[in-house]
Amino acid sequence: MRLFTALQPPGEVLDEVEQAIAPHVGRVPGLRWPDRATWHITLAFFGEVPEGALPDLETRLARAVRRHDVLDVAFTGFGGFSSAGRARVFWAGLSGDPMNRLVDSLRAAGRRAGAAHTDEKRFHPHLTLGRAKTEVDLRPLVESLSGFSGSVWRAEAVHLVRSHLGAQVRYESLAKWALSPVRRD
Ligand code: 2AM
Repeated sequence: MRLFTALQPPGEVLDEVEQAIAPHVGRVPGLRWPDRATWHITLAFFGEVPEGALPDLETRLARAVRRHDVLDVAFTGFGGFSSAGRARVFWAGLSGDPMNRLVDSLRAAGRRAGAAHTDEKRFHPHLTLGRAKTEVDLRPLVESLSGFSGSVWRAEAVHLVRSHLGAQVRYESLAKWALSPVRRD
């Protein structure tokens, strides 16, 4: 099964992003806009994982997530991969608490559980909002959204998600683990 870990931002901050992009949806040649119900922030991508490896993967991920604190982050700025000028992916970026240590732990858990594909690329936290089959120039779109700054939100849990590929990709949350709550005095 095809698996990855992800954050699920709260509806209120997704509303802000949705409102910001609304005037552009369907109006950028070549760009497809996945349904809002599929929006998520990928942390570690594992690719195909044998079903038998799932219990071990879940145990290791649960342990990894517990060791990290909740994260305070905000959507700030939009861009394209691999660049705004030659993009196949249109995204909203995140600022605030860095997620790299959490992602490194999740990737390590995946490797130890025998996940076929644990991404070793540098991690860029992002919410994918659009996809193109061939490279498109998103500089005008990115420029027109440059004033956007979203509210701060707290990422409190990590989801293990299964992708069901098909004409319409579907994501199924298989498990959810809480990040360690920050102690408040
Ligand atoms: P994306 O957010 O940049 O599109 C499910 O497919 C999720 O895993 C997607 O959100 C996608 O990231 C991410 N993903 C898919 N293939 C990947 C790969 N080869 N390496 C890293 N992440 C991948």
